[in-house]
Amino acid sequence: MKIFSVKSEGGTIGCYAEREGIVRRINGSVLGALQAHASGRDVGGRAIKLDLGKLLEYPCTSRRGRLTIPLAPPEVWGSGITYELSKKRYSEDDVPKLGNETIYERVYSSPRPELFFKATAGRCVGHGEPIVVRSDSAWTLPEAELGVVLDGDSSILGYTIADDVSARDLESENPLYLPQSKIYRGCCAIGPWVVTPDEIGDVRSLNVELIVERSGQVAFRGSSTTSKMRRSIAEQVAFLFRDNPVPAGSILCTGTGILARRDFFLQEGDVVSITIERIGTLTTPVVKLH
Ligand code: DO4
Ligand code: MG
Repeated sequence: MKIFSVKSEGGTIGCYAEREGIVRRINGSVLGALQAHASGRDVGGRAIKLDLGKLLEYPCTSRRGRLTIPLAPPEVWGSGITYELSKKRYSEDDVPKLGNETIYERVYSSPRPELFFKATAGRCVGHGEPIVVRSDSAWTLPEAELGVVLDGDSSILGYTIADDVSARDLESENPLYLPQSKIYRGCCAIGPWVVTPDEIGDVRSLNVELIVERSGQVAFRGSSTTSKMRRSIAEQVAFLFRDNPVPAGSILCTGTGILARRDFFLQEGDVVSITIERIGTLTTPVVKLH
């Protein structure tokens, strides 16, 4: 089942569920529907006509409204350096070492993962809404990641697509600037919907693709697969919840396996599309703050 939110022109937000081509308008919240589905209850709702293809178009052409962030996550967390490629790219900068390893090489093979606070709902955007390049960053990159929607007891309610947009120049200047490189207005995109685990199957075999379009041309394209993730999702979630209460509806971004080099950076007007197999495509324009 896909669960999502649509914002009408008047600004009201409705929650919907789709299964086998049938769309229902849900009375409660997306989180409530995910929890109902997880406990084997019917999410209910009235069947309606809604063209998902139109909702996904960017710019959106649906007269029903447009997709927005599927749910308002109280907290968004990130896992770092969970792929060989992110270890390599993050280590290419002039970064501090522990012994003869960069800090990123060390964390990649350490038992304890890198986990960082990423965002709150107010800092996140949904499908079709702009992600942001900070005014003080000249090298910001998108990070295409599998997002895990969590219940308060650490169980997994669903999967989504997350963009852990990162001001890479800030972190490469000094790793202690990580919170500023990661957490700011419009730093995270989530969507287009949450897909329940029964529709995903093996979460460790999903193809991931990132495309950045500039003036109608592909400016960057990269792909990976979740099978290259070094740590299981269960391991990441267990560390996140260790002595740390995480509220229901929070999202864990599981790290990126696609990263551009220094000569590529997001610019105003770019359009970023992230596709994850069995989930869909999350498309967001880019704005640069001045
Ligand atoms: O400190 C590095 C963050 C790495 C990250 O966000 C990722 O690997 O996805
Ligand atoms: Mg990341």
